[in-house]
Amino acid sequence: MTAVRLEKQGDVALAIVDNPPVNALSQAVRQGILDCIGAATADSAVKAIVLACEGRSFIAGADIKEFGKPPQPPFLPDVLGALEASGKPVVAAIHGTALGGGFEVALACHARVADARAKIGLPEVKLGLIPGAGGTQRLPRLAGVAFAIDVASSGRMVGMKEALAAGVIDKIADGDLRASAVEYARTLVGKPPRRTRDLIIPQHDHAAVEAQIKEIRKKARGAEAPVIAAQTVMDATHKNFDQGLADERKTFMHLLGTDQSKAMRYVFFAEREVLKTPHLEGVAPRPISRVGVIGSGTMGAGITISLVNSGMPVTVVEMAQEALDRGHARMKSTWERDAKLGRISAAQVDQRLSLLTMTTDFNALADCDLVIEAVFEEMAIKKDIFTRLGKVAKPGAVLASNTSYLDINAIGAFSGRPADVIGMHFFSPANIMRLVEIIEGAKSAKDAVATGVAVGKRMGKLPVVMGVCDGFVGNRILAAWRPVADMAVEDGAMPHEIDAAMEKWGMAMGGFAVGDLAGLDIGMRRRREFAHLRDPEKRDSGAVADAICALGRYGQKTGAGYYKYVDGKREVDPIVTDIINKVSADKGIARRPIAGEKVMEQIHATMVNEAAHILSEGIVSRPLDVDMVLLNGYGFPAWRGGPLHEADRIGLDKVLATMREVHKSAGKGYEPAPLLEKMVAQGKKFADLKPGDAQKM
Ligand code: T1G
Repeated sequence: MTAVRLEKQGDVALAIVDNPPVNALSQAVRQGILDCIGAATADSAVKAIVLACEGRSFIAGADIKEFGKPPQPPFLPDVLGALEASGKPVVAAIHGTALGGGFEVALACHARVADARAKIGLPEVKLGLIPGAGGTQRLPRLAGVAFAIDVASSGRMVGMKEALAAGVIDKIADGDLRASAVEYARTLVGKPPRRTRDLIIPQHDHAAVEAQIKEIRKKARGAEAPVIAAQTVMDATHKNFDQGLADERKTFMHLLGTDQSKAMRYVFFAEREVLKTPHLEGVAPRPISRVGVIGSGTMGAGITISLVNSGMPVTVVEMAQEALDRGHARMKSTWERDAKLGRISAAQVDQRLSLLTMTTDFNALADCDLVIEAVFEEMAIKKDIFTRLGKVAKPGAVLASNTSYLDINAIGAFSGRPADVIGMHFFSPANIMRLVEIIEGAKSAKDAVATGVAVGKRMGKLPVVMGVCDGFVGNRILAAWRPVADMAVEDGAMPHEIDAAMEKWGMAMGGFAVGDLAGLDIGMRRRREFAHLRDPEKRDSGAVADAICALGRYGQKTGAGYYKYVDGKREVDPIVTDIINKVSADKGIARRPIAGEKVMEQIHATMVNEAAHILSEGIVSRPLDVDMVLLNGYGFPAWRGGPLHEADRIGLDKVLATMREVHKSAGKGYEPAPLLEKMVAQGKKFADLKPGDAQKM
């Protein structure tokens, strides 16, 4: 099968790209486009050319699998230069997604006709790159600087209504796309081709663009590509096209070699690999047509919204009518806000509401194929619910708990049908956060686990399968590193210094700010609940948090926690500084200066160390499982790839040395993990581990 073939419809030639699954711009496709455009341009019988694609989408970009290998000619900028120089009008026929290099191909055409449902975009920044074939130079010439900066630096997809209004698309096809494109191409015959490179960039508001770039830098949280993409677009306003193109290419080639881009390309493939759970290969999920959700509080409502958004009918069960009404109101207002923001139509609000069945009748769950429990984190309540659910739910229904800590094996036992029971641990807000941890109990049937994965994918989430342990993967790693930060505060650092260092390192939020957001009373209750289980030989690090909670300061919800909140702004509070100094004094600790950056290093090493334990215990089988959890549920920066990808980059010997420092100050429970020590001794990286290797080492 040739990657690009040439057909004719009368005096219009069609160059058809056919490179499944997404028509990526492999070397064969680049060569094919060059040859077909050359042949059609040389053919005197041809008056115009349409560039179209087979399959589900227009070209989805350069072939990411080719990155890191020696680049093969013809290079995309040259192919696009030849296409744009054609003396005959070349029209792109866009369906599906025209992304990255695919969109750049379309930009180099003399016009663009698109299917109404198509989307365009420049997602290179999500790979730590910038467009490398004219995207930053042609897009501002078509749509202006501000739009081009937004699209190139955000990597977002743009729908056709917006693209048409911005001047990127010339026509939205009515009926058959190719016919529409051929017809449009014929209207251009005999006219001089409208070459994008020759267009004059419209004037722009300098102050507005400066502000735009400032905001991009802030949101980038240490990622380089978004800011560089914006600056490269700005270059187009004062460089001639060829210079701008050459400089863009140079920048692109440089970024290709950076650690940030290598990390983000790792993430791109890891997010797809993580869905292929090795031990579930070939296991078919159970069919799901109706889902039940028990509880319509914050989590229950968020889970329900996400299920309904994916088109699944949901039966919501609450104990009391007023709780049910509150839940319904919460969901309705979320959809109405989406409609107000133009994300969905008013009709879609009604359609979503029609998928809801709200009831206080527990037996209504009898016809659900999957039931997700999302009530209080108390085992007694879970026991009551799963005991009843085991009897009410129909045979074969999958029963899932949204618990974030409790033992799925115990919950499965309560149900009397443990093979049907799994965990589906969502993250708040459940209709926004991508991660869902799929917990496989010792007796969970494989197809029940596969069902959790399938439903998670259908909800547009990233399901990661794992075994049972305290806190599963994400919260267990959080529970490991959080005390390291608390101990550093007792030893000499201040919360705001550590938070600042964590955010500078790329974390979405500092640990103490997160505590204030989630509510310090949660940790206080856990410390009280498990106080009798505390190992006296282990250093206790809860004194500062307890002292803060003792003042009724639970964080944002009480207006003060580690910080005080004045008009919604987070501020350092001298009261907390005094508490910290007093705790250190009461513990006989001579406070010493500890840099926030050093604490962040120790936090990262502790994440890696706990992950090593998790891998050795077989809770997950691959390092990428851990990386995907931390990236999609805990604000870990994608441009570092994840804690284990980052550990490989730093060098495991250095991470181990830092972990030894942590152990010196934190004591029992913070010993370096045997796997980490073995890997360093054997010169292995996490990237070298195949599924299950860690358990055998
Ligand atoms: N290169 C190679 N393989 C790709 C690919 C790509 N660009 N895009 C997708 N795949 C594979 C993917 O790994 C998976 O493989 C299969 O296709 C289906 O993908 C010069 C330099 C297009 C929206 O960043 O966003 O152009 O797992 O599961 O959910 O300036 O794929 O089946 O073996 O994601 O329907 C810019 C990346 C590149 C787009 C489809 N382009 N792709 O989503 O399917 S850089 C991108 C996507 C560039 C230029 C620069 C999505 C999609 P497997 P999928 P999907």
